[in-house]
Amino acid sequence: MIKIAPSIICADFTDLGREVARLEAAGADLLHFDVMDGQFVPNLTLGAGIIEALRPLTDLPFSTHLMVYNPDPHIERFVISGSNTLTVHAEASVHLLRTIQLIKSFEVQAGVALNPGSPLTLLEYVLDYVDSVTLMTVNPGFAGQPFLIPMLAKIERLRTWIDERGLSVALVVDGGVSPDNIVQIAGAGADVVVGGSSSVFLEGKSYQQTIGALRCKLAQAGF
Ligand code: S6P
Ligand code: MG
Repeated sequence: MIKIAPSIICADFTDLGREVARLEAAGADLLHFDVMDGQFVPNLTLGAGIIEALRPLTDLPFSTHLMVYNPDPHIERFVISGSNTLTVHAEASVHLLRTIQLIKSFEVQAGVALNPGSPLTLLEYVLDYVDSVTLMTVNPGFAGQPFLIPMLAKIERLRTWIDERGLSVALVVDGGVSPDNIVQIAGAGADVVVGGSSSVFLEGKSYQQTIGALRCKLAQAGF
């Protein structure tokens, strides 16, 4: 079963507590928090305080995507916030394996993310140490961008690589997921899709409707 992770930066910021309750009631599997530093990506979003404030409201796993240069000094704070998974970018950490080991030392799950333009080979020596890999299928920084089609082949290659190594690393796809491409993304080998402005958060539709429509597409295609 493919998991659907709504991206909280696409939710109504004036009503975040109820948004979390609505997403949970609609069947979200986990929640995705995009933390941007204005340096690694050209945008600023939310910090650990918002994650911590929402933590008591749900038992859903919280997955925090740190689009932050040199994330190490911030890791403990995001663990304290209640994040269950911390994902750092391969491009943002000089000593990537040290960062991954730091995350694991707090007994939370460690993920590594790759920008669309970065080769899979950046993962070669860290794949055995992580719980998930997030393949960016848009250039990170903003929701609402179109899915980059050539990333389908990258998803397929990583799926093969994970399976050949016999690993249980979750393959997460983040960016531009929509009802029109979710079946292709699933077919390429995704385990988790992040849902944003083209899939979960559609004007005039409830999350029951939007998440339901994604699940329906997947079920019809045998996923
Ligand atoms: C992008 C960020 C993503 C977006 C997500 C949802 O920098 O990492 O998680 O929030 O892509 O937005 P959309 O509209 O692309 O589905
Ligand atoms: Mg993200």
